[in-house]
Amino acid sequence: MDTELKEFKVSNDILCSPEAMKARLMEEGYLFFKNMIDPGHIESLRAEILDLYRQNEWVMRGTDPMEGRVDVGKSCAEGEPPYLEVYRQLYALRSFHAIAHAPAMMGAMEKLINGKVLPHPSKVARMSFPQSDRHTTPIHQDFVHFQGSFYTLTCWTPLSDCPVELGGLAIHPRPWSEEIFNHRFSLGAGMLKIDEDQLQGSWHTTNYEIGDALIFHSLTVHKALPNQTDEIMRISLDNRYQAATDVINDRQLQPHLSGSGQRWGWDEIYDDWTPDDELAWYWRDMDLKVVPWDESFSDKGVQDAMAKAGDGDEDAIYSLNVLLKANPGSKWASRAADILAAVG
Ligand SMILES: O=C(O)CCC(=O)C(=O)O
Ligand SMILES: [Fe+2]
Repeated sequence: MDTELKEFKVSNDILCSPEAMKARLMEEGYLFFKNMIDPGHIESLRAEILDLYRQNEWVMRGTDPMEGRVDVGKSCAEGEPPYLEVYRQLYALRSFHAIAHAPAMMGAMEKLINGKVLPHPSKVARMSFPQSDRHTTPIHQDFVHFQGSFYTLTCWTPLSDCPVELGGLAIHPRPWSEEIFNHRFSLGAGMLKIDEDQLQGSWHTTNYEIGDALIFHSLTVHKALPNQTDEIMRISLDNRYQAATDVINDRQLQPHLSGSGQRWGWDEIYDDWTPDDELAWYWRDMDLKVVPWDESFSDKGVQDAMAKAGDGDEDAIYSLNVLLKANPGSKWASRAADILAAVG
């Protein structure tokens, strides 16, 4: 694997040609657009999120919350209770949901997706603390997490400028192939990783600027880069889109991470929204082809983690502890508890 990071190809010049956009997506696995999303919209959502950080005392003492400096003592990762608590509050922000439906985003997706475009109800925000390399999102394909149709498109966008050291997304470009790589247990969002030695070629990324958007499909191989700043949180969104006529996994109709312990549902999220808000329950009257969640990928990850934890692997022990706390009723709970008791 080439360790040098290469620069993304910019696709703004082909925005006028849906055929050229689709062809490039098939060939490279991604499309990168400069200045696609209204920076004003992003700034205002960012301000709301940073205000939540202030309320939850995540902001570094003595700094203006709007600088995005966080107290690394508060560092936590996806799945842990303090993370889920702030995430639950973030998830109720209407502007967090609205940005996925903005005309620029929908316009790009309409060029790439045939027929009516369905933005997934399950929107995602990532909050990546500085100096927590071990929790960096590992190499993966989204299909193992989001399932449904292979032609589900993600739009990843940072909520600020995101230079390489802040840990943006990197892509391993390759032509369309329906190969799903073997994924094993890992720390980091999703908890499943592809081993780097299964890949050849190089990683592509960029110094993102506010408003930039990266689009890729659910077989694209990608990862995050570590947040190497001293004190800046990397905040980003990943929103997903598909043809309304394609199959969709039932979890994509639920709030992201709502199954992880502190369960929250749409009623709670919409509590402060105006009644009949057009962004609430917008998919409810659509005739969707909903398919159940296939547990085989995540099961394999948990089994892998249990084997590793039994051998004393610290990352696996940490993950089983998080899993147990978040999902004490999970089918793995009693075996995980036994393993943790045995390794002390
Ligand atoms: O932002 C991250 O760390 C992970 C994002 C990701 O994997 C995705 O957008 O599919
Ligand atoms: Fe992903």
